Amino acid sequence: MKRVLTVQDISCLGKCSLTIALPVISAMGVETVILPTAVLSTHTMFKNFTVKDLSDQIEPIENHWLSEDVKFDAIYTGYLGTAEQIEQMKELFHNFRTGDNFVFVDPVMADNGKLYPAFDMEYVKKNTELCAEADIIVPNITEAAFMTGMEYKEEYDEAYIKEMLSKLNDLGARISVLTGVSLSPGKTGVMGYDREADDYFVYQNDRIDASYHGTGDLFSSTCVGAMLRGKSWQDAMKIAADYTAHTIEVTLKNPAKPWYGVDFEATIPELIGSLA
Ligand code: PXL
Repeated sequence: MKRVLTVQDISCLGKCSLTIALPVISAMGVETVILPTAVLSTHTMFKNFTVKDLSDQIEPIENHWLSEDVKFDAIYTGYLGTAEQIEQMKELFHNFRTGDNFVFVDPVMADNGKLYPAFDMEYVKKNTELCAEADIIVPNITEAAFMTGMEYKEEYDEAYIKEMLSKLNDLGARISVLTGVSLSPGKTGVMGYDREADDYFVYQNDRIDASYHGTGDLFSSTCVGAMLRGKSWQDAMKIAADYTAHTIEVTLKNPAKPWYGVDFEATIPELIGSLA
């Protein structure tokens, strides 16, 4: 069985970061080791959330694993709390990289043209540096605009996305994937570029007119799980895009109208089926 280390916060209530990565990747048949960066009462879209930073735990936990000679088939980072924690991640990558594992960075920090409440331009700079250390990065268009210095646009064409991918590629990761890319009316999905193969990949779904918190984490967790189950990055993106879109559709039909996260628990069986 493959083993991934995922480093993100625990939002106790909120269905995002580790409370998505752990159940989803485990259910996909991949051992999921977690390193929590902070404990929050909820994610940061709630008012008055509490935060306990766990930065001082990262090094001792890593040192223990190193002393036990623990190895990972992949390292996946998501929402991190502070610029200092990003520095700690660079060290962690250095400590746990082997010749044949991969580092997957989702530079979670912004959406819809804006940074999340906890972040500033110093954090953007650090996240850009972290992307340079990754094998595969999956920013949304807002995050990519912040990292590349390009203008954020809601209306764009393929040339804009290709320019953004080219600038992301210059940051250093082998595979750069933009999420939330709409290349024709009523569609949304991903477009990626693999430098070694000099190859673009586009996958589009029907756009569902709803946006939920945690869908980026669901997408990334599914990609990581699928890649560790032997899928190519392109097939992993496809599985993740379909699963995320389907889960949004199911959530929309829930009469209780959840607002803070998606009903991924209801759709996990179909995800497992799509891995066959
Ligand atoms: O889904 C990304 C995410 C993860 N963790 C926390 C967040 C967010 C997005 O806002 O607030 C704490």
